[in-house]
Amino acid sequence: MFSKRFEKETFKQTVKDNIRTLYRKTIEEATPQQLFQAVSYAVKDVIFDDWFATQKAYDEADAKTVYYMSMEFLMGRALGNNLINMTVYKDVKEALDEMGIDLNVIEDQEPDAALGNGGLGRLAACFLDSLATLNYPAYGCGIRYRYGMFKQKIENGYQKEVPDDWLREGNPFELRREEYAKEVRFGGNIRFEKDPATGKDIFIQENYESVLAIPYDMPIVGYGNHVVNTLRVWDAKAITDFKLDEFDRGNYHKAVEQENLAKLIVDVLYPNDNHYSGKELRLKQQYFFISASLQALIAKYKKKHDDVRKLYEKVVIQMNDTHPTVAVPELMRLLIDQEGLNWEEAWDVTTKTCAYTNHTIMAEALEKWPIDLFSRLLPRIYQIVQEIDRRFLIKVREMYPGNEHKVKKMAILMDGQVRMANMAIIAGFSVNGVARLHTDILKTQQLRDFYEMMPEKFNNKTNGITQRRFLAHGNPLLADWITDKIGDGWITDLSQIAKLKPYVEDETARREFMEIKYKNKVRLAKYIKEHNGIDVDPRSIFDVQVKRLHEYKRQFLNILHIMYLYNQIKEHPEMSFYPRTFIFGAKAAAGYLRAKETIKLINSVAEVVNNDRSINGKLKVVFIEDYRVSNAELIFAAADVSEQISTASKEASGTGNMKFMLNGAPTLGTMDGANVEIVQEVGAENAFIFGLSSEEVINYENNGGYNPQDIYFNDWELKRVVDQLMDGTYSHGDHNMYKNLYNSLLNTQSTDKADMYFILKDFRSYADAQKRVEEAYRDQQRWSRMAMMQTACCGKFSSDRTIEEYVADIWHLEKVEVPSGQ
Ligand code: 26W
Repeated sequence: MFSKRFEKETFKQTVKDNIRTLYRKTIEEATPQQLFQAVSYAVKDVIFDDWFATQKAYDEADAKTVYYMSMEFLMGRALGNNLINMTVYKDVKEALDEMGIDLNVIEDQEPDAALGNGGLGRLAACFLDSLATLNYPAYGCGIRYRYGMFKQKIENGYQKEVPDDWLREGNPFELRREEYAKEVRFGGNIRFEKDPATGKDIFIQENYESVLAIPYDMPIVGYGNHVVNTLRVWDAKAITDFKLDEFDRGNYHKAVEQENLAKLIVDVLYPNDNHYSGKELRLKQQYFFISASLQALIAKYKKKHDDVRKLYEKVVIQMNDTHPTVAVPELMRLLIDQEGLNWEEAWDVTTKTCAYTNHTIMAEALEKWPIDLFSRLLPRIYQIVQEIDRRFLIKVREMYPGNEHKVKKMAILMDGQVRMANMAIIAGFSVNGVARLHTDILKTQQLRDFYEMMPEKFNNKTNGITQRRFLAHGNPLLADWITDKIGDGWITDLSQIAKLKPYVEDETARREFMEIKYKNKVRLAKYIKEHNGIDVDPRSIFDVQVKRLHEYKRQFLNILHIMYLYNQIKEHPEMSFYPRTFIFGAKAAAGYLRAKETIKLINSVAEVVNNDRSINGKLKVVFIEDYRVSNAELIFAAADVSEQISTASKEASGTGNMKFMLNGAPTLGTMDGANVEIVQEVGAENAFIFGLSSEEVINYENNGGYNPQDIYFNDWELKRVVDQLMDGTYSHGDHNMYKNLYNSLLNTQSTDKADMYFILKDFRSYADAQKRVEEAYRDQQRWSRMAMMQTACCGKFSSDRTIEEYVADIWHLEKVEVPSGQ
């Protein structure tokens, strides 16, 4: 029904039939959720045809495939995106309209597939979209968490975490593939024997526990090219299952217990972003999905090829941060213990197959597993890690004789820990950062020793985002307008969006552009009214900071500045002030105290400011509950100002910054991460930059920090704001509510350095930049130029560009054309 031309009547009939066969109802009787299921099943049928055609085409081409290994895939909703990429969104919308069904309402029935925390997980999702769109054979490999990222409720201003039961109604876009199940073993001990025939050592794992990994495949639809790639996520079940013999032996309880233990592995996504916690279950998750994925990819390779020594010719494995790094010793194990390769052969294959992406320089994010835990859970893997380490250190000592300092810094095993990043760098043939500045910092600071020893491995791949979800789907008004002006080539080639540049000098075009922004602001205002009960004025400046809550991202700086503005407006009611709506959205890791306190502070300031009639609605503060991919699409489309205010050097790249830019919101930010490259593309005159540079921050850090008291006691307006954290202004008189935040700035009680994230240091510079934003916005002609320039200059930031760079420099894949499966 979607083959060459969309057949509307067939589609409508299919939806009706689905409602009848699934629910024994008519369209009129069906609930929105049932309609969502019925529509999705109709769409799924078409996708599945293309899916099998794609796999057949790949098979025939015997094409090299990238396996993108990631603990996180933050996919969001599938239905709307699939329709966009099948290029039938409007047709389906029209068909449903005729049936009295609103596609938007149907889309809202779908829960987000939130199998990720934030940047790293969403990047993986954008990459899958680009890989499929660019005709590259690719698998995403991950975990089918029973519960994804928690749902956030705000109660009395505090975050409350609610389990995300995303599979409750069933997932129409997944395919269970029991026939590809794999066994994964944990614990026990290793016995070794000499093979009498060959004299080789054989390693036998005994007394282990095993778990069965069952793959679920989710289709990844490319844009307008019939390609459907696969995201393979693994579920766990006990290997004994409910076998009758167990049952008969009266072991029913044991069987249930084993089933529960197995299920526990995939129970929940760890909601930590940028913070390592060292939990055994997390290491189990890592090994579980890696072992299953590697077994599957080797089996697939061997169907067509008999020499596993050449695996790297057909397979490349990209490790999304260190979380999947156990792939290195696991691949070694499979090649040696199962495939019979010797160490040198296995090492040759592994080091030609595995590549590593680093996503953070935050020290607390580094994965360092205690050796006792690691060796107990993965005894054979541990032996292999020891041998990798031993051989590597011989090389280090050869290159740097007598320099034990180098050994200490670069070893995998040190101080009772397994350092995963070191293993990834030593075994990977490529090590990349995610923005130019980030890669430079890796080379010159964090990973300097490795860079000096093996410079050829290091490369940069500046992140990108998919314009299909974040413009074509998220901002249909702007998407249509752009297509009207320059054609629809931008959908698969974002560099073409530069063709908008001449329109920046066209007053009518600018007015149209701003009218679209206004409509999107009305749409968001409606969402805010429905979800928060707050009235916001779409004519005010929508100043937005949405991202995970983390101290280095400095939501605290933003809210302190709002407190400062509020004081000013109260004190000088006559002062001219352009109305502003400050919008926040952020989840805090459940155990992250200061982050949670920041959420409470934002909500408390909102309560005071929003209810103060004396300021005539000049200032509004909104905290959007449960920020996630689906509401992000609405938020980016409606933003005027993009807050990207991390402490310079700390944000590896950022990708939200690119989504704002795509939707025409100038950046108010530090010279950090990809902001640097955004400013380069759009021009410094079209951005609001402030704060310490990364060099300055790193310099302070290397010299023991700075003294925030010097600022606190010399800037009375700022001092007043800081004191308001303690004087009850925003806590109904409670003097303790924000004491952790207060202490983090001035270090009266805290164990960390005072103001580690340079909030007081950057405050004045930030406030100045905010003033410049206001001035610029007052001049609507100037602002509209600036806003349009963002969209016109964002061509570089498509994940399509990023993927082409990965392919050219790291993966070396070839495009495969796929005929329609219909
Ligand atoms: C082990 C705990 C843990 C969990 C997640 C450590 C580290 C992470 C991620 C690496 C955090 C993350 O999402 N990093 C973000 O990656 C994005 C994609 O490259 C970047 O744009 C962000 O700047 C970076 O913070």
